[in-house]
Order: sequence, then C-alpha cells, then structure tokens
Amino acid sequence: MARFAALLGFVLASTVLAFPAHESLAGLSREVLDQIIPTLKLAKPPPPPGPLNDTSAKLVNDPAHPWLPLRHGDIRGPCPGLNTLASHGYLPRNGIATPAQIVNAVQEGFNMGNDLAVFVTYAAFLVDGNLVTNLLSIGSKTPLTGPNPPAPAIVGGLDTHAVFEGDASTTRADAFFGDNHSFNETLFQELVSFSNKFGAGNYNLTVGGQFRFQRIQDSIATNPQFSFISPRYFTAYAESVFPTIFFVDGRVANGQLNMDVARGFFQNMSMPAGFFRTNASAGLAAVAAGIGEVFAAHPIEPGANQGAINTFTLDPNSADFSDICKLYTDFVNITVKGLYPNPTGVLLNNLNTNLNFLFQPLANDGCTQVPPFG
Ligand code: HEM
Ligand SMILES: *[C@@H]1O[C@H](CO)[C@@H](O)[C@H](O)[C@H]1NC(C)=O
Ligand SMILES: *[C@@H]1O[C@H](CO)[C@@H](O)[C@H](O)[C@H]1NC(C)=O
Ligand SMILES: *[C@@H]1O[C@H](CO)[C@@H](O)[C@H](O)[C@H]1NC(C)=O
Ligand SMILES: *[C@@H]1O[C@H](CO)[C@@H](O)[C@H](O)[C@H]1NC(C)=O
Ligand SMILES: *[C@@H]1O[C@H](CO)[C@@H](O)[C@H](O)[C@H]1NC(C)=O
Ligand SMILES: *[C@@H]1O[C@H](CO)[C@@H](O)[C@H](O)[C@H]1NC(C)=O
Ligand SMILES: CC(=O)N[C@H]1CO[C@H](CO)[C@@H](O)[C@@H]1O
Repeated sequence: MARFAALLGFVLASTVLAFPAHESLAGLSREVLDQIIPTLKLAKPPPPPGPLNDTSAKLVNDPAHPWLPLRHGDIRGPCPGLNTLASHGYLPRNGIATPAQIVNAVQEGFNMGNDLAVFVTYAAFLVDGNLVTNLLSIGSKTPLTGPNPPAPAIVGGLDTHAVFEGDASTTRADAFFGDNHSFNETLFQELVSFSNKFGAGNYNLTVGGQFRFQRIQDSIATNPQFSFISPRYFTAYAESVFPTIFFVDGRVANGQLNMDVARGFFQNMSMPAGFFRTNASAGLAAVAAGIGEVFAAHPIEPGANQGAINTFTLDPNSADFSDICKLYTDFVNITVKGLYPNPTGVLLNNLNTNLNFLFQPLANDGCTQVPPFG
C-alpha cells in the first residue's frame, strides 16, 4: 500500500512537472488542477481578430510561406487545413498555436470568413486547448512522424476523440480502429473512385454528397461504437464542403478539386505551386449552402450504433440542421460543461472569456447566449 501510494505520488509529480503548456486541462480533478495550474504560464486571452480587410484572391504559396518538411517534434493532426497552414508557416511550424493565430491563419491563408473562423476555432479551443496558457495543439501531444519515430503518440489536442474530432471522416479512419488522425490511403482511394464516378475525376459537392453517405454507411456497418451526433454531426458535413471551397485555386473557384491537388493537402500538407486562396471570404453562410447540397443527396439525421454494428438508431436529443442555436447551446451546456464541471479561479475566468468569444459570431443569428457557469 505504501509502495502504491509512493508510486501514485511519483506519477502525479511527474505528470505535474511534465504537464505540457498546450495540453487540455479538461476532465482533470480539482486536486490535479491545483497542482498543475500554478506551474503554467498564465496568458490573458486577447479578443479574436476581426475580418480581413482585403478578401480578394491572392498568391498564398508565396516565398514568405514555403512548404517545409516536418522537423522532429513538429505536431500535425486530423485537419488537413491546419496541417497545411503549419507546414507553410502561416501557423507556428511546431503545430502549437493560440486561437488568434489560428483565426488569422485560416483567414489569411484560405480566406475563411471571420464568423466561421471564430466559431470553429473557439469551439475547438474550448474542448481541446489549454485555457490557462491560451495554447492549442493541432494534433496529439507527441509528434506523429519524424526522422526517429517517437514513442507512440499520446492522444491530445485536436486528436481527442468525440469532442471535436469524430467518426466517418473523409480520409481518416474512426478512432475505434486505432488511428483517428493519420491520412489513410485506403480511404483516399475510395475518394478517388467516387470522384471518378460522380465528379469526372474531380471532388465536388455532388461527390461530397455521395461520399459523405458512403462514409456513414461504412461506419454503421463496421464500427460498433459509431457515433454521429452533434457536434460531430455538423463538422462531418462541413468537412465535406471545405475542400470544394478552400482547396480550389481562387482564380478558378469553380468547386471542382483536382485529386492530385487534394492529395497534396490531405496527405502532404502542401499547397500546389503558385496556389491562390479563394476569391472572397467564405464563412458560415457559404458553408451552410454547401452543407445543404451534401445533406440533400442522402439526408441522414443524427444517431449512433448501439454497441454493435448495423444498429444505427436516431438520437432525437441531438442538435440537427433544423436548429443551429441548439448546436451552440448543447455544445456549451453539455460538452464544455461536461469537461469542466466545477471550474474556479483563472480557469473559470478564461472559460467565460472564451465562451463569450465563441458566441460573438452567432449574436446576430437570433441565438441566445447561455452561461453554463452562471
Ligand atoms: C478554423 C479552425 C479549424 C479547426 C479548429 C479545424 C479542426 C478540424 C478537426 C478537429 C478535424 C477532424 C475532424 C474529423 O474528421 O474527425 C478537421 C477536419 C477537416 N478540416 Fe479542419 N479545422 C479548421 C479549419 C479548417 C480549414 C481552414 C480547412 C480548409 C482549408 C479545413 C479542412 C478540413 C477538412 C477537409 C477536414 C476533413 C478531413 C478528413 O476527414 O479527411 N479545416 N478540422
Ligand atoms: C484592417 O484595417 C483596419 C483599419 O485600417 C486596421 O486597424 C486593421 O488592423 C486591419 N486588419 C487587418 C487584419 O489587417
Ligand atoms: C484505413 O481505413 C480503413 C477503413 O476504415 C481501415 O480498415 C484501415 O485499418 C485503416 N488503415 C490504417 C493504416 O489505419
Ligand atoms: C460535379 O462533377 C460532375 C461531373 O463533371 C457534374 O456533373 C456535377 O454537376 C458536378 N457537381 C457540382 C456541384 O459541381
Ligand atoms: C475575384 O472576383 C472579382 C469580382 O468578381 C474579380 O473582379 C476578380 O478578377 C477576381 N479575382 C481573381 C484572381 O480571379
Ligand atoms: C510535398 O510537397 C512539397 C512541396 O510542394 C514537395 O517538395 C514534396 O516533394 C511533396 N512530397 C510528396 C511526398 O509529395
Ligand atoms: C444552460 O445551463 C444554464 C446553467 O446551468 C441554465 O441556466 C440554462 O437554462 C441552460 N440553458 C439551456 C438552453 O439548456
Ligand atoms: C479514442 C481513440 O481511439 N483515439 C485514438 C486516436 O489515435 C491515436 C493514435 O493512433 C490512438 O492512440 C488513440 O487511441
């Protein structure tokens, strides 16, 4: 027993000493938080950046933002957009960033609209970031690749399953199969074959509608733990739209994505030579229009398998496209509150500050702000 207590003390002490500044504090007990927080460098969260002044198409794979291969220790994760921005230096190349850096990078590099950039970034930051240091890792704690393969990645940052990352991804396998964030060649080949069949060789919203359905059916048939409820429900549809807007050169902007260019983004985290970002910012309204097309091809309501394959059951409690405010309300009141049941002090302050930032883009959409912490 004494040995066990000593061991526990050691584990706790080394956890605390080694606690990475970019790792989320979600789900930690009060006792552990009280030990970790004093070791962290407190940062006051600055307000989110505003929209771009110049939203025209322009060269973004420019000499100031060259693609560079990963260095040992650089972190990448499940999002090809953020991975690419890091590999071109729009984000810190080590893959650890503040929310403001992410908003600036997605706006500058891809012309994502300010409302969407702020909403997605702060949603991800609240569940996967460190609210005390104001840092978020775009992947797991330890590097995925490098000259000397590191110890197995410890899950963290955007790789964390079921709060933001989720099932039925386009080119990433479900967490149930073990690796939820790496590029998966089998899935990419399926995407290529769907693009050949429905897009004359390109990925577009028509292909997106068919492939989204295929990925859902595949997970229903193979993943007993398949979950497709809010917030994953919304991000899955949005991610089917993003490539048609953000990965297509802004001088063309016709929604048709060449598959070599697609592989560059999804696998190699690289923009093609001479790449121009899209012409005019694309925010919540543009992506919602695309989601409408993808959803209409095969309308699937939120639900989950019940611990066995082929047991997909609708979940009437999940937010869906009929009520966007419920996406926000449940995210705040259920997801964030679930991760931080009883925050105090600086953690509580920064949670509330970031919750205010999250709500900003919705303030004009008729949604009411909810204060989960009173
Ligand atoms: C604004 C901040 C952003 C955050 C926090 C974010 C986060 C994420 C996360 C966590 C995933 C994994 C979800 C999953 O499949 O399980 C993801 C997927 C994805 N993201 Fe992002 N993302 C952001 C911006 C972007 C941008 C600007 C683009 C495009 C330029 C993009 C394109 C995609 C695509 C295409 C996927 C699907 C990948 C796949 O399933 O193969 N994201 N993102
Ligand atoms: C946009 O212009 C305003 C006024 O000139 C300036 O204060 C702001 O910093 C600019 N924003 C960006 C993102 O450059
Ligand atoms: C790639 O995805 C397929 C289909 O989900 C899965 O069977 C396979 O195990 C994955 N491969 C790797 C290397 O994760
Ligand atoms: C996708 O490509 C196919 C083949 O060119 C075309 O018939 C379809 O209209 C395209 N869909 C969109 C939304 O561009
Ligand atoms: C972007 O759109 C504007 C307005 O439609 C047009 O004048 C301009 O030529 C476009 N830019 C590029 C690079 O295609
Ligand atoms: C990845 O992209 C970079 C920059 O375009 C290129 O130099 C490199 O050869 C690419 N790697 C692969 C495996 O395609
Ligand atoms: C959200 O949670 C707060 C605090 O627990 C509660 O007062 C409020 O009624 C909840 N709102 C909704 C819409 O569930
Ligand atoms: C929840 C879960 O299964 N997450 C997985 C995500 O991918 C990493 C790296 O392969 C696994 O270690 C995790 O178990």
